[in-house]
Amino acid sequence: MTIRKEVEDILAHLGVPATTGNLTVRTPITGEVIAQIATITPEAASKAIAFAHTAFLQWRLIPAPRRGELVRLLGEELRAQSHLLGRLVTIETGKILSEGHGEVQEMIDICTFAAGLSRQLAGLTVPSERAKHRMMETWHPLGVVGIISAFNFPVAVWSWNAALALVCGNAVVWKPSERTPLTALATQAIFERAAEKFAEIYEPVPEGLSTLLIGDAKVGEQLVDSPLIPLVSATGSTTMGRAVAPKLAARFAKAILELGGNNAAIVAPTADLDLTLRAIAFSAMGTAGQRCTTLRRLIVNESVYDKLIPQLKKVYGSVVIGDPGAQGTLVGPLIDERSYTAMQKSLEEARSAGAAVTGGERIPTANDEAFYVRPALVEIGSQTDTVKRETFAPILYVLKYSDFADALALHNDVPQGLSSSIFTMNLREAELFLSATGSDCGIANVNIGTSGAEIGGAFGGEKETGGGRESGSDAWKAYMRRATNTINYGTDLPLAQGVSFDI
Ligand code: UN1
Repeated sequence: MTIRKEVEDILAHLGVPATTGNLTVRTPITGEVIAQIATITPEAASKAIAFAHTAFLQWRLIPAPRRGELVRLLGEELRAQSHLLGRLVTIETGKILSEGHGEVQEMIDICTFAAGLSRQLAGLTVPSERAKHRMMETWHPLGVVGIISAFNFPVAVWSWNAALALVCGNAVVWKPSERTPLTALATQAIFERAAEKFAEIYEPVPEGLSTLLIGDAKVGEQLVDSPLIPLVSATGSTTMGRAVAPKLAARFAKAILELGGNNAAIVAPTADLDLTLRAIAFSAMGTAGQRCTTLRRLIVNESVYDKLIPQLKKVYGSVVIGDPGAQGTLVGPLIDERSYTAMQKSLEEARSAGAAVTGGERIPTANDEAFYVRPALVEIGSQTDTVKRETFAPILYVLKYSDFADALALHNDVPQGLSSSIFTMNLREAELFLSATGSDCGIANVNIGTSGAEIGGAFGGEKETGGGRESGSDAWKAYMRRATNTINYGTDLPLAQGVSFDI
């Protein structure tokens, strides 16, 4: 069966209506066209946003635990379809099957999390300084939440945002990457099935509660510019974030930005090298280096450098690269030629700076339009501008250090601040790394790689990574508006701060 036929079957099975249009969808596995689909016109997108706003006005009236039921049902539908959706993720992104399924598992997990959260959207009660007064916080639904997602996690990122937004009483409008619209269509169909179940058990879900807008950057701009959208959660490049953030700020809308990462790990003298090696391999080569959490810089103590790096070279030389759907493959293709070219450009720059590059070459296949590469290990003497830039490809820059303070300084001396790790058995180093003067990232780990975060924690990073937090912990607060309420149940009217104003 051809991939195109398989895709048609999966979409039909998931209940995605067959369409045709001007957006060409390819699979990076072979580079072949797998679908032609329709995109939305600006007029239709405006209407859809207005419709979503109407849906929000109704949805916010439904009690939060009932809203949680919809998300619980979404989780159940995802579980039932996880096999097909996981496979479709692999076809559309090129990530290996276990990662395709892992992505769907993240979606299921966030639904479980959000369903529980729907009974815990609690505000504080704060002691009032005035007699017979009570002060409390109430969390209210916000409005329509715009979601802009990237190709590399084409559906999980939607779910982190949508599951929280929906239990918080919001409607969602989603603009997926143009490179991965099929998984978005499949997810929307799965959502609609959950909505039907919800309607059978409880009541109809307002139409337009979750809307999918397939189109180019212009559609994203519409979300960013719409006065009906008080929050935009955008995942993608720092360049995209720089375009989006000022526009949102200009209209005082909220932003959750999840932008580039340039994640590093420090390998200290006491590191468990066997564990470290495995952690590096997954973090640096997994998803062919196309996670925002991918390990891109390795800062290795001189005392273990000559032991670790030859072992790492061996792993890099032997890792199985190829069809991401095949058993045993660990590294699939890059998303497209542009990504391949950017990788080669960075490697060339590193070579000119005197770096020793192992790997990085294209692996020829029968398909000219598929871009498989051997992950590259780049031993480099200093942190050049190339190293400081995020190249969304499997390149691991390796730097050597002797003094821990220098390692930390190198670690933090990049514009991005998403994820970070230290490999050490030394408690002082580990704690220092996690302290206020240690890693400056939103995620800091000990003896685990930089990628593959669990959904239970808040996900996001600092500096050029954008500062947003999604997923677990109290990230839900960004999807609601907080009201502070003070109630006087006495007959006097004492003023705060002891002010008197007798009339
Ligand atoms: C991303 O690449 O945009 O921590 C998200 C991880 C995954 C999410 C990555 N849970 O690697």
